[in-house]
Amino acid sequence: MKQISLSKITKKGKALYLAYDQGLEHGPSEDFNDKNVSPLYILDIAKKGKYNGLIFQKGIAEKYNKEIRKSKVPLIIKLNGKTSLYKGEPYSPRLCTANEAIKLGASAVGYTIYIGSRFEGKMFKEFEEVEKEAHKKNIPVVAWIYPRGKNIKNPNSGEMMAYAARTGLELGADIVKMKSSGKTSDLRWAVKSAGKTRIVISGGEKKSEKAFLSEVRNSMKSGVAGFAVGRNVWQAKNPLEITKKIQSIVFGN
Ligand code: FBP
Repeated sequence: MKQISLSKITKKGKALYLAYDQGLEHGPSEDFNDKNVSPLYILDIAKKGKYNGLIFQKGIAEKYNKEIRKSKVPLIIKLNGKTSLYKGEPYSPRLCTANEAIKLGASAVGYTIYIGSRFEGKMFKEFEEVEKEAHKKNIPVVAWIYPRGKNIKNPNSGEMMAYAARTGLELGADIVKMKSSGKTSDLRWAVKSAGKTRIVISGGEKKSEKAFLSEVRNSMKSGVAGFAVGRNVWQAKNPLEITKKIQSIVFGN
């Protein structure tokens, strides 16, 4: 089997992605303001900031397809999702197939798996279908792997981080997007556990610029490929300014 190329969504093995699936995951009232509620505002940041990928759900990818294609920003379509109104054991159903995403111009596809959930097996099965379809067309698969559910006591422990990373390798993900405890030693073990699968870290809730950049700096020391950031960029007063600062750490300029 041929190795899947990550060249469209990485630069020298490193990556910075702009995540914008929070409209579904958290709802507009929780995360958005008058500006960043518009997908075009986000697309402009991704284009001017030269992001290695912009993460949209299928609906936005369809409705703004002309503008996305014109921007030439690599599109990563998130294939599953859920709202925050759903309170049961976590399950994120697939809403779009890999083939549909590829037709919409996706350079990569993403899928969330909540390991530890009662529905883990269902998500593994859907992920396997996604992976088969995407890899057939040489499209990389990014697995959001979040330990969650009533059996998971400490989702951000070093042990859980390594388990999330390793699950990505075992399932055939090209990149795992995961949360971090912020401890470089925990991340180093997660990177080792992931083997040839690359890791990008989720940005998380908005923090001060100083705190966020220090998190990026510490994480990059562990060998992760980069970050997939949403709120810490598009909730910032000047998203392009913080983008440049993150990039200079991630790409080491
Ligand atoms: P942020 O950088 O805004 O945290 O985005 C990363 C992300 O993984 C999004 O892709 C997703 O919508 C969100 O976090 C999910 O967060 P949670 O499930 O913790 O509410």
